[in-house]
Amino acid sequence: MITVALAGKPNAGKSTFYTAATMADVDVANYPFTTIDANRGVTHVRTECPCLDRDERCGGEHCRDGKRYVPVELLDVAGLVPGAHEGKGLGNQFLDELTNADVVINVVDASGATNAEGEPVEPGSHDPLDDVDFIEEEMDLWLAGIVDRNWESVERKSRSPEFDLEETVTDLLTGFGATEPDVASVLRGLEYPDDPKVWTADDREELARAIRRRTKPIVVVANKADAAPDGAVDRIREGTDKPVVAATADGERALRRGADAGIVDYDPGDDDFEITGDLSDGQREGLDAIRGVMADHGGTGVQTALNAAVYDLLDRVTVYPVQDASKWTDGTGTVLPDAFLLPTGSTPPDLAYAVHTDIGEGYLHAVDARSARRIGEGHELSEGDVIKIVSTAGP
Ligand SMILES: Nc1nc2c(ncn2[C@@H]2O[C@H](COP(=O)(O)OP(=O)(O)OP(=O)(O)O)[C@@H](O)[C@H]2O)c(=O)[nH]1
Ligand SMILES: [Mg+2]
Repeated sequence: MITVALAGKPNAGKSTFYTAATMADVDVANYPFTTIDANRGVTHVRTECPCLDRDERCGGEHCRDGKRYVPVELLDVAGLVPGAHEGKGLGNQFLDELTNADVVINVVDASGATNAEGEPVEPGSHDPLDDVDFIEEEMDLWLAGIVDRNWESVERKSRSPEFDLEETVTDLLTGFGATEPDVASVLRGLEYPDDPKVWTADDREELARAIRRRTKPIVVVANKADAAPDGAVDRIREGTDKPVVAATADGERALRRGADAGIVDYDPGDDDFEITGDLSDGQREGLDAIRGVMADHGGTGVQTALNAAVYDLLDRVTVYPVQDASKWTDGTGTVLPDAFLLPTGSTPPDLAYAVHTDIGEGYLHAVDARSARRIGEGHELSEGDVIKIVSTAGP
């Protein structure tokens, strides 16, 4: 499963985002380092279910009236402070947790009411833009430290006649999620000495930064948009080259709880909601305020941020394997039972392997269930494709 990690300074709202997105109960409080041990749970990206092209909606827990929710893993780690890569704050351990992430959501406090350490300050007195860059910097320097500490082994291996820099660096960084194509592409874009023994610390840092950029892309969430001064989100947007999503994690949490309690009609990612139950004046006021923020930003931003991370930064498409190409069901009659988030450019054999190694190895051909036509091995799958794989290993 794809892993999305929430990173950010303390008190930015990471755990609030996490609770809203997973509906798990975790500690949330207005002081730094509330979270110490990482939280790990399941959330979803949202897309249009292919069942919208049929007479009936498929139902089931992952399709609400054609809104399809595809599971991804979400990681909530402790807050990072400047100098974390050297052990400041809660330090390195939490950067290590990011090793498992495919993509990072950097949660910043757009209200400017917490300083670099996450301590409460006068609203608007801290510049949220400061918090955008330092997370990236901490991640880069942390990886540079790992490369530094292991460079000796690269130097040692370089004495062998079979030495291959690409392969050796890949070995060093696979744990970090770097593949050989990643390393090859990064090395092509860098200038460095042939002999690893004469690489400088700067050469290694350049390598680390480029690998980090490629393997841990970042989307910025301008959280607490409900409490942010006018123009704060735009200023963040103008000040960074990263995608920025305005959000109210707190608002999303309130709506999901309200939906659970049956007092609001809201599905994650909707740009508005309806009140369906009896509310106190206080509750109504709270919800009205959330509605105002949603109107300004096209929703609470939580779902938008998750979708941006997976569909835009990781460049995925949702593909639905089925066993029955006319009914779009699996062997038990469930309609559109599974959804896979494959990299753009994936082909039917890639889907087969994603379903199961055996299905991949026994791949014979594939059928596009929409057209009932066979598609070739090299056919590029698109968002929403419903595909029957025929395999010697299949049912
Ligand atoms: N106004 C507003 N407050 C929020 C929002 N999201 C979170 N908060 C508040 O911000 C404070 C910190 O929230 P947490 O979710 O604990 O923050 P964190 O980033 O996990 O903090 P650490 O675990 O300490 O690193 C709490 O008081 C939350 O209620 C939001 O969207 N709007
Ligand atoms: Mg937390």
